[in-house]
Amino acid sequence: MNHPIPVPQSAPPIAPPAAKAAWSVDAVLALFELPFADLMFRAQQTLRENFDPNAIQRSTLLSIKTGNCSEDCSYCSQSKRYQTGLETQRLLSTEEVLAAARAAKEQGSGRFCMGAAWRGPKEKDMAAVAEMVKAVKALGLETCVTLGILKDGQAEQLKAAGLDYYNHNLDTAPEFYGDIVTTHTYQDRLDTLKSVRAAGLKVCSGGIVGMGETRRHRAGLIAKLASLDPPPESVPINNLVPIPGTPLAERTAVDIFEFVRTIAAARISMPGSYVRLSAGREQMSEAEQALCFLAGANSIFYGDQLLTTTNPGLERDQALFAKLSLHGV
Ligand code: SAM
Ligand code: DTB
Ligand code: SF4
Repeated sequence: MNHPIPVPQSAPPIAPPAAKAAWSVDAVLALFELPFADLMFRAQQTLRENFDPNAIQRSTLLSIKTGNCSEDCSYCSQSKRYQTGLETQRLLSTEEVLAAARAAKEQGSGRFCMGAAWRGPKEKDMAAVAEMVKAVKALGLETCVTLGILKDGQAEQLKAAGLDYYNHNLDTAPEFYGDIVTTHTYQDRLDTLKSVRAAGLKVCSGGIVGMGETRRHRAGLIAKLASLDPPPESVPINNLVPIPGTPLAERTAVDIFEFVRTIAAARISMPGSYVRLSAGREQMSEAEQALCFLAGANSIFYGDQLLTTTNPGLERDQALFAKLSLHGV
């Protein structure tokens, strides 16, 4: 005789908002406050309704212009205001970028993300970046760039070059942003996201956990992302990598369960988005990363390097995928 699979007794009490309704901070906070098992159950359910739960999207990062940035983002190794000992690098050539993109493709990555330490691109930079985008796309990879704040017309130029995704993170809740960055505003970030969307590009936008924010701030970040209409296709959740010399060098890491709760809240509030377990993976154990995947993360940065810091290499990721029966896409 077949025994039905038992239905969990503690059914999560929170109904998802009606289609198109914005997620309020309080609604996201209520997710954070669920019993851990209930939250994980909801997150798995949501993942399974929308994705193959064992498939992980893989993106490879390359810093195409490193350091000497005018901005004062307190977490960042690349701001010229902090003594981080970083070796700066002017804009790479298309050939250098292509070599890295070819290697990423060979290693199985599906998307190539090019990051520049700019407040935003100057007009003279745009032609060079457009050429890189065209060349990488011609390899058959999806393309993503993260160049900072865009001026009118620049998102359209990138779209015309064949760009698929633009990454621009909200990073934290609006009311905490001024504690982290003073050289540009939250509204500047929202305006860039709006122009990216209007140009027909896909949006990659997420944030950082562990900058000294409260749980309510974490919920505020997720609520703001989930309320973008439509929400970002890709949502990177970074665990702060403390960089010596930056104002956040000494911040203590958030508890892993709080980080996992943030991933789960992103999964539930943005059911159709890829949620990326992003920076900070190298500092996590395999079991901690597995919890993030169970909480609904279905994307990673793949390859030894993030922008200026390191990432678990291919061998470690392949071993982890094998242990968890995950497959890369
Ligand atoms: N300059 C562009 C900008 O600010 O949008 C693009 C590059 S910036 C380095 C991209 C993102 O990387 C930031 O928005 C932040 O979320 C993340 N990031 C940078 N430094 C980090 C760190 N130390 N730990 C975790 N995430 C970090
Ligand atoms: C994102 O959310 N994380 C990536 C990517 N988008 C550009 C960057 C992580 C950077 C981590 C610190 C570093 O390597 O400098
Ligand atoms: Fe510059 Fe981007 Fe770093 Fe801010 S996060 S200092 S804008 S590179």
